[in-house]
Amino acid sequence: MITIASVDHRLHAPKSELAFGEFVPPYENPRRVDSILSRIAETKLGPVLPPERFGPELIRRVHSAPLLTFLETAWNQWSAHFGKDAPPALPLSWPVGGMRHIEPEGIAGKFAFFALDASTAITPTSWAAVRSAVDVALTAQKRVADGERTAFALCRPPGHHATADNYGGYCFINNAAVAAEAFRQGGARRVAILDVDYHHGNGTQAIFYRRPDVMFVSLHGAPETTYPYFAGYADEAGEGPGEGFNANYPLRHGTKWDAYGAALGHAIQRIENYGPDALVISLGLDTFEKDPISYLKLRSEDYIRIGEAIARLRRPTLFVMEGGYAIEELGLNTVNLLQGFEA
Ligand code: Q9C
Ligand code: ZN
Repeated sequence: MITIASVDHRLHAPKSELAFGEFVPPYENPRRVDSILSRIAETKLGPVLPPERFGPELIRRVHSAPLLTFLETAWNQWSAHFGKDAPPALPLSWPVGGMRHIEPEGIAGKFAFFALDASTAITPTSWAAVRSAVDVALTAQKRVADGERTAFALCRPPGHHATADNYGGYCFINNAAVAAEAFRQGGARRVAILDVDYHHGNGTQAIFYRRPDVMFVSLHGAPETTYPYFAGYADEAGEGPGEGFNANYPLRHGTKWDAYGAALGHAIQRIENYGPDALVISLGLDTFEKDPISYLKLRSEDYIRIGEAIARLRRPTLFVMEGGYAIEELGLNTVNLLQGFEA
């Protein structure tokens, strides 16, 4: 299997993350990619190639102009107010229910308007890393669209929490959604996105919620107890023309392979019935038993079975990296899944 990866992911590396009431070293950090690349080399999974550069057209089909302008200019506006040595930029308030959703003029207000949480810092070079992750996704997508059975987009930062209008959950641009849109523009009539990250892919779901041409299917920690809390319930089925093309499988804390595998079987059957021309996997490995911020209990060998189950769909398949924070085993678990797919 070919992997696409960019060295520019290192440009996004905030010094700290606000988590559980204090600043801690970021869970989402460049060592995640190192772990995966070293396992790819060790197992001779296949070549690792750099991305081509893509223009902004497909990103603009997925995200609103105000969000893109904000992400590109946020650091410059922040540092104009707080100085070039200012700490990474974070929001401190939010427009909750009953308030006005009007973009403020000042930069602190803009953070409040565009962010969906306070765990996703922006540094001077974050935007360059974010753009490189989109190029990684689109380069891998192009190979699959051009006839390869599969490719692995080793994106960092991840994307599935980013909506058309908001960033957060370590995500800025929704790489998987942009890749799905690229399949559609390239002539695929139906695209299915299967999201196996521990966290619900609220961004991807929202982007395609009213569309029948892109089905979104997700397995994730139940929203009653799990970030992002306000999406991911089983009754979210899509809306309007998209009704029936969204499927959520919320799972309780402590879920092991038995219940996970059963839910995965249902999810895969949904996709089989849909009959997509292309499949995008939002590949998170934070369902692992030792993940430091998650509460599912999958083991390393279970990822081989997830890969095998995905392969049974026999569709052109693009893997797009999302989360996974047990860095020591992240490479092993990721490559197990990809090898299970290829076996
Ligand atoms: N700081 C992805 O896996 N906060 N995003 C969790 C610990 C946000 C996870 C609490 C978790 C986002 C792509
Ligand atoms: Zn996650």
